[in-house]
Amino acid sequence: MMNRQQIDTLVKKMNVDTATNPVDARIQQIVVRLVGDLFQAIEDLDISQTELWKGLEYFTDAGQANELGLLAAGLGLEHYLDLRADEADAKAGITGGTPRTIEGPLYVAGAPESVGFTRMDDGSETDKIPTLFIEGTVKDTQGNIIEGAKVEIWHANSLGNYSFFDKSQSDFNLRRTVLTDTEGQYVAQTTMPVGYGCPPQGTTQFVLDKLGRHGNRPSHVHYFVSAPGYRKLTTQFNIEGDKYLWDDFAFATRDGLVATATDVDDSTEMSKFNLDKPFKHITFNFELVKEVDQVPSTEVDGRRVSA
Ligand code: MBD
Ligand code: FE
Repeated sequence: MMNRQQIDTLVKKMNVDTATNPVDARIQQIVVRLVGDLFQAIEDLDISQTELWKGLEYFTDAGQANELGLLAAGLGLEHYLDLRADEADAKAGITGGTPRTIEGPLYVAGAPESVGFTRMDDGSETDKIPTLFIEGTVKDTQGNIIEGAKVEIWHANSLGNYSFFDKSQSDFNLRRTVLTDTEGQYVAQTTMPVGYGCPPQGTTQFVLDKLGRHGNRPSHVHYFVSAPGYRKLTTQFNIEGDKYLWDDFAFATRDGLVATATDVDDSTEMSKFNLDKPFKHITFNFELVKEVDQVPSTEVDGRRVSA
């Protein structure tokens, strides 16, 4: 058995003292810490060689399946980062604004852009699932409307699948960017999303099964909301009534991010929306916080798909 000091000495001897070329100090710090923590876990849990190699094979498989982002969501790593960001905001005295929640692994950049109104669905499921109108405003924390705010929206189809990742859907189906109009408003006509479930034979569900956990998310709609001079907001609403609303495998549902879909079946209301069949309606407003110095940016870099 090695104690932590012996572990740290060994890790340093192998990964720090051996450096002969310029060092990235930050990466070195993180690698040394993570390797030390791993050695410590091997000691504490008496992890066998077979278990260790199985673990590495698992990451190979998860990476090849492009499921590491999904795994990060499922193990709560992404939600944990939100909790840390909330704490940093509170410490900096930032209050108000729509709560943040995880981006998830399924955003695609480059969606079609319009002002005020957008139709998000390609019409292929119109007869299969209810139409959904989403309406809302973007305001600052003082209640002033923000015109020209960029509202990026993406969600799943009737099978819980997202275009681009699901090649059976048309390009950018259920993905749009709307700029708020002179009233600070955005309107999106789309179809009711159905909750996501991890691929049952996939690498993420494999681990969830070992943990006795399900891999389901409630019906939800993702957003990036941004405007010059304001902090970028990454969030979602999750829809009331879904059995997974407060049992989300990715922990994204939060107070303030629950939306109620109401039924619109009154003919004068229907005609206001140029529709001749009943539909669902959700109002979801946003409040953006002014950009401030000395606080970590809410802009998160990462390798995102751009189609
Ligand atoms: C999703 O749709 C999602 O939002 C997350 C966080 C993970 C998997 C699928
Ligand atoms: Fe999602």
